[in-house]
Amino acid sequence: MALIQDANMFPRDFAWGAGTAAYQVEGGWQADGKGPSIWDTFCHEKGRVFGDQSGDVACNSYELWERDLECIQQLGLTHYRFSLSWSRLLPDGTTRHVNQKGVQYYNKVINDLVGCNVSPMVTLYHFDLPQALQDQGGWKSPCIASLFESYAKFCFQTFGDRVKLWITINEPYVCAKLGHEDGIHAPGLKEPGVTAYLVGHNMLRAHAMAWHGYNSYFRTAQRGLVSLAINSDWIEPLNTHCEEDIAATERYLAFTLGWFAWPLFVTGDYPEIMRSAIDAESKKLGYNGSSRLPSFSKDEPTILGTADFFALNYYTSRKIKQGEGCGNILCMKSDRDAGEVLDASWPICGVSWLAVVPDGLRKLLKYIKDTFKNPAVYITENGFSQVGPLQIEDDQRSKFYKDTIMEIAKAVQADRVDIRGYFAWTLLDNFEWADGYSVRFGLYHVDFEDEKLSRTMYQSGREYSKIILKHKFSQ
Ligand code: PNW
Repeated sequence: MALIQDANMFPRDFAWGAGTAAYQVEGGWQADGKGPSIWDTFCHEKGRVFGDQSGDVACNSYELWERDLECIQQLGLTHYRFSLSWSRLLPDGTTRHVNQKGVQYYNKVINDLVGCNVSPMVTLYHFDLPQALQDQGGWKSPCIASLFESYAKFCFQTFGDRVKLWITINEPYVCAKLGHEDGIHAPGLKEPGVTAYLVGHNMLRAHAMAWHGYNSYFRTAQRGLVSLAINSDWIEPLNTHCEEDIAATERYLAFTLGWFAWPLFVTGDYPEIMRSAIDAESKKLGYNGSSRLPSFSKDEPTILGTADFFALNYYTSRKIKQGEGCGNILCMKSDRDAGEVLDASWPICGVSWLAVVPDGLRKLLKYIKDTFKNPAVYITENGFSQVGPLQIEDDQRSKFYKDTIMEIAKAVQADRVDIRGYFAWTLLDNFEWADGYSVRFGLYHVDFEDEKLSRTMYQSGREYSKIILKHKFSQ
C-alpha cells in the first residue's frame, strides 16, 4: 500500500465522484408534467425486464434528493455525476414546451451541490429518449441530431452558469447495440447488422452538433468542457502467438472503442478495419446497396476534435479469439468476427459479464494515452455489483475499489496518464436496466421493500470515503 500513502499520488484537483442516471434513480415518472421516455414504455411491456420491474419509483430521488445529497456529503465526494431526464425538461422532446417543474428540480439539485462545494458533472442523455421522439423514428432518424442539439443548447443556457463538466451522450455503443441490435434495452428493436450502425452514426452527429453549439455560443462565457462517455473493456488476444486472434482483437477494438473514439480523436471517421469488415460481410451475404456503415457528410460540422476530454466507462476485461458469427444472417457479431472469452483466473462478481480485472483499467488507460494523443481522462464510470444475499459488509467490493484506485495511481505516477478524476458507479443501488433491482451497484444500499427507501452505506462506501479523505489530507 506504499503508493496509496504517497502525497503526490493524485493530482491536486483530482475529482472524486460517484454517478447516477435519471431513469435509474429518480422515479416520479409522471410527476409534475414529465413526458414518458422509451424506458417508461419498455418497462411497462411484459417480459422486457427482470420481474417486470420498472423505474416508476426507483430510489424516488425526485422527492428524496436531499437524502441523496447527505450521502454525497457523507462520502466526501468532490464531484457528482447525474443525468437530466430529457422528457422531464421537454415533455415532447422539443423546446416548444418547457416543463418549468423539471427545470426547478434540476436547479435545486445543482444549487445544492454547488452550495456544498460539490461540482456537478451532467449527462444530457443516459438511455432515456422522450417517447414522442421515438414515435418519429428516434435515433434512427437523421432529424434526431438537430433535436438533440436544441435540447443541449437549452441545457447549456439554463444550467451552464454552474455546470462546467458535460457529457452529451452516455455509452452510444450500449444504446446502439443493446437497444437496436439485441433488443434487450429500450426501445427494444432487434434489427441486427443495420440499425445499430445508423444509431451510432446519428449519436455521433448529435454529439458533434451539441459540442459545436457549446463552442460557438457558450464556451467563452461558461468555460466548461464537453465530451461523450465511451464504454470500453480492456481486451487481449486469447492466444498471443496466434495471428488470427491478434487480428480478431484489433477488429473487436475497432467495433467497440474505435467506433466512437476514432471519429472523435483520430480521423473524424470510422476505423478503416471496421468499414472493410462490414463491407466484406455484406458482399459475402449478397447484401447490395451502400455500406451499412453510414458516411459523414462534408456539409455537416466535423466530428474530429469534438471531445474536450476522454470520458471512459470501464467495467471489465476480455480475451478475444477469432470467429463468432451468427450464421448466414447479417449481424454485428458476424461483421466483427471476434469472440469474447473470460479468463478462468478472473473472479466474476454479481452479473455474469463482469469479471474483476482492476489492472485491465491501467492497461486501457495507457493505451488511450498512446493512441489518442495523451488526452485528459475522466473515468466516468467504474464499479462492482452484488447479486443475491445482501451484504452490507461487502469486503469483496471494498477490495475492488482499493485495488482499482491503486491501479489508477500507477497509471498516473508510472505511466503518466493525464487522469483528472474517478467516478464510482453508482451512488445508490438502483434500477439496473434489464436486470431491474436484482443487481446492486451502489455505494449505498437502498431498501426497496421499505416505503421510505432508506439508504445505508455499505462497507465499500466507507472504504471509498477513507481513500478520498486520505487524498484530501495529503494535499
Ligand atoms: C453502464 N452490458 O451500462 C451504464 O452507463 C449504467 O447506467 C449501468 O448501470 C452500468 O453500466 C452498469 O451496468 C451498461 O450489459 C449496461 O454489457 C449494460 C452493459 C454494460 C454497460
